[in-house]
Amino acid sequence: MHTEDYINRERQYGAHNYHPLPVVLHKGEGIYVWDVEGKKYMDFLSGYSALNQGHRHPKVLQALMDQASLLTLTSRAFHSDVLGDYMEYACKLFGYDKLIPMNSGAEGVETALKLCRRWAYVRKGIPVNLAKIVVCEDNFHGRTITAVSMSTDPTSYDQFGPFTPGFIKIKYNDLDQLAEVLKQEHVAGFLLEPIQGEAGIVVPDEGYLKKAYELCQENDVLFIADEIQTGLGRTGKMLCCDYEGVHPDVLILGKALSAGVFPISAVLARDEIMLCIKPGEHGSTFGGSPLSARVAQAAIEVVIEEKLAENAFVMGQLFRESLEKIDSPLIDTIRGKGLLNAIVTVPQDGITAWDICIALRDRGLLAKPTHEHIIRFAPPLIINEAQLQEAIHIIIDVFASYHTK
Ligand code: IF1
Repeated sequence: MHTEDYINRERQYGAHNYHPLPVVLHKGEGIYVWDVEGKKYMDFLSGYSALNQGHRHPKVLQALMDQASLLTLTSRAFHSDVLGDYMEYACKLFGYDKLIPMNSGAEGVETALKLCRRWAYVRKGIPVNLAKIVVCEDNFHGRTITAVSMSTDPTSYDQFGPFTPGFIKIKYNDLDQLAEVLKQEHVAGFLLEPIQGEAGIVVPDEGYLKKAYELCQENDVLFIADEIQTGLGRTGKMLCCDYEGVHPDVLILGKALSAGVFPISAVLARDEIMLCIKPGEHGSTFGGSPLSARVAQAAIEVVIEEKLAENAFVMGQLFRESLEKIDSPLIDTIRGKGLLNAIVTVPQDGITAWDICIALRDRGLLAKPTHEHIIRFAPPLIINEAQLQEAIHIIIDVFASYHTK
């Protein structure tokens, strides 16, 4: 079987809900992946930031194998001897009283919304079923009915209604609009991504997170940070909110919480919020499994032990500085924080972001376009300077190749 055969089989038997780059991967290690023809690539997508620690990180694999040889699942009907250890570790590290373990990011988001609504009724005194949660235009919080109910992107929500009510959509990075909307009655929470990922790595103005957080505090509204993509070192700090000294009331983690092994998410909050949900009122069969507890703890430990946030900060500066120097009419802007970056292109002469990604692929670098004209660059955070320089050269080469034609 060759690349085309694998692609055709997937297309024949798989739902057509994706349009992947034509490359069929077989193996991964660190920042590299290999395709079925044996070609090696640098992975500049990192499973949408789930692979911050790199492919098959040895410490995480060891935790996975050790725990798999003992006990994989208890369900939450019984205790395990490892879950509490992980919860204590994560709570102390991030500064929260309690953690609720989930699986996918979308589930983490749903959990945070349920917590917020429940808190609104039990603690804030909003009349039952009237709570409103403020979200931002161009957000991405997952694919569930409720997540797409918050979306302003027709590709996400069109013909999937009826939608979940109770959301107010405001502009991202607009403090005036936030201040205004917080005056409405029955507002319980403000959910946002500290950097909008799917929107194209949209970084808000400096001070936005801090001021938004303060506005929420003044109005007794929960500040809920979706750090599923921005968390765990990706943006050059452990959490993106750390840049502005913001400690979210509710913190959602996912993706790299498993180092790319399987879906692990978590929501952290203080007791006043978390204890609003009582036994039987929320849960998950797999969330908090012994396997996920061990893997998640190892995944976080790697971020700390290997100073991945610090590395992302330094490598990110270097990356953006180098890309800024590229003089190409195809490039509009370079933006990002840490190792969550994007080139906004100006499609011209029939050259699209997709074409550029194909050219990058041919030269051994995998990246994915988003919104037709934006290319995301998000390598594993374990990348070193020599590897990053190699990637930069590939990117420079690809853009240069279009002018010489
Ligand atoms: C897909 C983008 C990234 C997320 C934030 C929750 C979730 C995500 C901030 C849900 C998921 C994904 C899912 C993936 C593409 C992707 C993505 F391009 F859409 F924007 F990462 F940048 N909150 N993001 O980014 O987490 O339920 O998927 O575990 O193909 O849908 P999930």
